[in-house]
Amino acid sequence: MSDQLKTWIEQAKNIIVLTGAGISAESGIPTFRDALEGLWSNYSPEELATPEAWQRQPELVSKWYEDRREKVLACEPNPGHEAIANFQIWAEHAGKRVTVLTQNVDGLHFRAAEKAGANTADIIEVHGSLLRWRCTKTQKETLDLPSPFPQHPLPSADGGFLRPAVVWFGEFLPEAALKRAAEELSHVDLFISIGTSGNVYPVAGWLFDAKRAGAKTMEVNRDPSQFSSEFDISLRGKAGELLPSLLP
Ligand code: BJW
Repeated sequence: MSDQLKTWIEQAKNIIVLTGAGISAESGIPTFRDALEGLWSNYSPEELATPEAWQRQPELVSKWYEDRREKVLACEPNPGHEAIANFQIWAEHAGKRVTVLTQNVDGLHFRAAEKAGANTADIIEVHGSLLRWRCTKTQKETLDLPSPFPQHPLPSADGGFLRPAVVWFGEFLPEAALKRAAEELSHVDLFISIGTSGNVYPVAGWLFDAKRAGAKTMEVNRDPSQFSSEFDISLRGKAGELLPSLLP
């Protein structure tokens, strides 16, 4: 662990770990802005992840998310997810709290936390989850889905259709997640950002909320992100390789 980070961790009471697609890359899940592979290489994810795409081409959007859901279910958490889950457990014993705010919709932080015995209540999925699907009529969410889907989009039992319970561009983040994030950001002492390009708001602005709260800030990212120069420490590298030795 770097000496500086070690001191910051010792001094912090409330720690936020913010993650993006980069943390799951080493599990085999493509990041959002790296080129899409195979079947989907002709599409831009920014075009598919919108309410307009769902209105125009629900079959295509439903197929894309079903395909991603199947892939995610076949992937495992990697040493980066595991290091964060172990950090949560370590912090709890040390009288500190680590809150994981993740933009990822793959559920891998939950799986790593469950496996390690960390508190899943401190993992907040701010862009929803592609493991849950929501009825367009009643907004009721379900995890219980056929595999494979017999049709696209899937009709719901209530006369609507099932769409992935993720946050598309132009949609509001879940209120409970926003409220929890705001609460944690108001008293954060150490803010660690991992594997996110910093392109998407409101999450990209949270670094500045953390700085306003007086937090020390660190980034771990493969490539420079939008705001690399704003962090107190910005490390280049792969999360799964760096985090196990960076975090206690
Ligand atoms: C590694 C690595 C390894 C690789 N180790 N690192 C203010 C200003 C301007 C615009 C807006 C604004 N406020 C709102 C907006 C509009 C919009 C927005 O932000 N647009 C921008 C493009 C400018 N935001 C919204 O619409 C949000 N809603 C909202 O604000 O509601 C209020 C409102 C409503 C109406 C009008 C106005 C306001 C909603 C945003 C929802 C984002 N949804 C998505 C899709 C989720 C579902 C799905 O997965 O399909 O979320 S978009 C996509 O981007 C996904 C991700 O969570 C998100 C962030 O991406 P992330 O995680 O950073 O991934 P990448 O690929 O970009 O980066 C990966 C990084 O990892 C890279 O840097 C690599 O180097 C690194 N890496 N391997 C470490 N092994």
